[in-house]
Amino acid sequence: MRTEQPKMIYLKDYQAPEYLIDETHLTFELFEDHSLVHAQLVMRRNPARGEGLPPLVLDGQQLELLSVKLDDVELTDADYQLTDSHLTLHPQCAQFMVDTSVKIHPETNTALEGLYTSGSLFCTQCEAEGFRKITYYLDRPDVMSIFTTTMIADQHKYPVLLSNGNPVGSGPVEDGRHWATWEDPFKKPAYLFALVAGDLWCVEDTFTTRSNREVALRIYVEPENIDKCQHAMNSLKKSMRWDEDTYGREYDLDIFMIVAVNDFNMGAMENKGLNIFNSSAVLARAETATDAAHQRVEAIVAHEYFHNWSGNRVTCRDWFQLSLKEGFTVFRDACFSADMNSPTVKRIQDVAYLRTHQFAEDAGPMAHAVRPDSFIEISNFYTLTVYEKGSEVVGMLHTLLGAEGFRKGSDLYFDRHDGQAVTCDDFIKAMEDANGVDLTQFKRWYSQAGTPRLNVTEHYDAAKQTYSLTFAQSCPATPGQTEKLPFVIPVALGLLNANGEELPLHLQGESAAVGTHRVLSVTEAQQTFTFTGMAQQPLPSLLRGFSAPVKLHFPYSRDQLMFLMQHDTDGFNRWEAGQQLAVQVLQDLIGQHQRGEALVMDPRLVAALRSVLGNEQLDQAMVAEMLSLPGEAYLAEISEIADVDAIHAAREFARQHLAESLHEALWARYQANREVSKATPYVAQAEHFARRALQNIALSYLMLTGKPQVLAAALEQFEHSDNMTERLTALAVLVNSPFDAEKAKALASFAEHFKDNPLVMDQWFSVQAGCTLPGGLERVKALMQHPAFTLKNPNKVRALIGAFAGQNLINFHAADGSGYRFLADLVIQLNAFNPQIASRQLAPLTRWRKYDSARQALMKAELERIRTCGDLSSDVFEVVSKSLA
Ligand code: B3K
Ligand code: ZN
Repeated sequence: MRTEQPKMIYLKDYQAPEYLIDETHLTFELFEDHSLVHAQLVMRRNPARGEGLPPLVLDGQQLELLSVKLDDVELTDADYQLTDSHLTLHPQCAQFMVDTSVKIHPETNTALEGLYTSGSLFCTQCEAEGFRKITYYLDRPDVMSIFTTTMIADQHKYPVLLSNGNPVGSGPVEDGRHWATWEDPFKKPAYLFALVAGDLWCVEDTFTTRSNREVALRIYVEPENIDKCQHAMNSLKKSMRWDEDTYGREYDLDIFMIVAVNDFNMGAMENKGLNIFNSSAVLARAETATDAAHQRVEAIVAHEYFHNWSGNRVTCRDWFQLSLKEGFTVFRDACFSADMNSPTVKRIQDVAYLRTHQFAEDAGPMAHAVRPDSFIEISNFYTLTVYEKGSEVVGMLHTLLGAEGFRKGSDLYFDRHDGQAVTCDDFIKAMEDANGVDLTQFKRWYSQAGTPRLNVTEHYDAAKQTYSLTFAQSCPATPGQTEKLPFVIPVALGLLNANGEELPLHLQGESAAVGTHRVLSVTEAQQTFTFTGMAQQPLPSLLRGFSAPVKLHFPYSRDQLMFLMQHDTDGFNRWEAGQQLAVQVLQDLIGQHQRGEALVMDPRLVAALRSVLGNEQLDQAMVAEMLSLPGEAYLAEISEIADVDAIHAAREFARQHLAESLHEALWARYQANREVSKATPYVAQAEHFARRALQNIALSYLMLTGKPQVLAAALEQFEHSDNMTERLTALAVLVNSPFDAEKAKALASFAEHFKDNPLVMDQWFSVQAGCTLPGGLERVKALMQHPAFTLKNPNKVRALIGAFAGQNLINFHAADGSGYRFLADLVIQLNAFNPQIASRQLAPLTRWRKYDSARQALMKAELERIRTCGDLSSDVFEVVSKSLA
């Protein structure tokens, strides 16, 4: 906790480091009630900063300094300056050695940053600025060093001692302790340092790189989890092959390790050669993890592995450049997942997520550019904007340059900058140089925050047989940025004739048509494109594959949307047409509810979904996606003022109406799929995900009819499924149903069966936290008393509190403000021991401007209460103060 007001840091103030650290030699003595860290740093003046020897200011927080030497001379108090955050030394020559010894307390480190304990393990999390909680250092990503790490610990409790790089020696010391030393031959910034000590088992495999080097692969877990690693191992091998095939990137060390820990602030961390993972992002087997969890494991394993090049070999100069590695790596993992599964379904899910959550961030008080200009606490900038929008920006480059041009650019980027700490500008420059293009205007995506709006109008000239599309772009003001300049917006499109056939696209001014699908670059505030040879007025299919992260508006009629749902050759846009139709229908219902009218649903949505459901040719996962109505959070995002009650009432009415109207078709598809599921052993592959997805969404609709045979089916699926995907959906539909006795019995038997599996219990908490029946807050409060719940474990907080505040809008936004009060109380508690988690949980309150004035006042009052509660971490301080500004 800090006493002074945290300071804003600006990108424009960046300066190269005064000193460099060529070698870092660390020795850790790990004990139960403290640990000792001895660091020997081989340092020199940075020649890029010129002559002279300014003071050396090392970062360090929560360290007890035991001794400090400069070139082997022990310093006395008079020789250095020490504050809460820095140790200042005064080197006498351009090359020198610094030795420090510090005492730290991993055993009481509840912030889970730096060196900490998770259960009986020691582990680390250093990104972004956690290394300074381990030893005095230049804790910034542009200081890259060769690391050697020795660990000494009790042999019995910590038989496995791991760090980055390759193992170079180990052996016993006195008192039942032992040591191990690891050397990492690649220079790296301190944020990629890792250490693990514990009683771990591992599954082992090997991977032969395309240049024929054999790499040992190990996944370390606590012994009870050894049977849940195979899926992660398969995912790792697929990732390694894919990165060779797609980017020409090989792994570089002799060993690659993943360690699963239970207490982790986020998904995983790409430490060089020693990835540390939240156990939820590693462990997966049919009985305990859903299909979604399997896909998440595959994606996160790939993401962290891909960082070995996009992040580690080429790293960030400073933290403002975070999206350089994160946006690019999310783009890489998204393409990988698309290749491993269904590309269209992956795109649909990513876009739905982006539009619901990132667009909301872009419209809120924490809105920032993909490359922010300033921050108070960098931990607050691991955001949807940096990650997901950052990935969209890289994706737009891919669209504009084409796969080949993009690959030329990435090859040049990796080759040119291997071993360097660079900027987003360097990435773009490599793309420019490799392709001979000018991306100056494109770079506005990195510097301007906010979601652009793209209004499209059409004009058909029957006499001239021309069809024009006029694009008008604008971008709303965001904090600190009132005026925005036009973006480069790639618009992928096709034009359909009345039979649903694609027309050749001949732009006026061009000599001939160029295919039937193309990408237009919209670069001006207003710009018209005219197509010739249009004998009839076509119907445009715009922004195919969601080719840019914008809010597109085109005045489609409902009949046109139904036509696109049937005929568009772009799978993503078929889904998109269905979503837009559903949005229009739901907005009607919302209006009716607000006016106190009886709700009447447009039969066209029912007809459209009936035809989707009856289409046996369609990928079942697509059918499932098309049957899913836009979520309440998305409906809130696109509302000027979100009326939570009306949104909930409208969506529930629509679901009920669809369930009743489509009952027979849903039942038929449910039964057919359930029969196949019963007869098929669990496989984590796209077509099986698809079958279960359709089966499960059908069941959740059917349950709304309350029919006895559906209850029986849900109970059968709950009791007899061999996998968590089916069992958990059955549990969820029971929990949201009026069948109280069956619900209670199912919840109890589930908890009894899985009480020793924390990740499964997280799902049990989440299902209940998401239950939209009245009384949500009371249920959540009661669950907080459950023996399996603890606020100290981030997964538990996310499973219960995060799911309640983020997904259960009707209960969280209760008109009496009880949900807000509850969340604020929790944030205040969490702030005291885990600031990163506290600050993340705060997000729903920051969106206060979206709600009616009574709710706004209640939400603001809670933010104000947090702001003045005293002892705020910089994490929570930044979010609260920006939200109230
Ligand atoms: N790079 C880490 C995130 C670290 C977050 C630190 N607060 C995981 C990832 O994006 O791969
Ligand atoms: Zn990442």
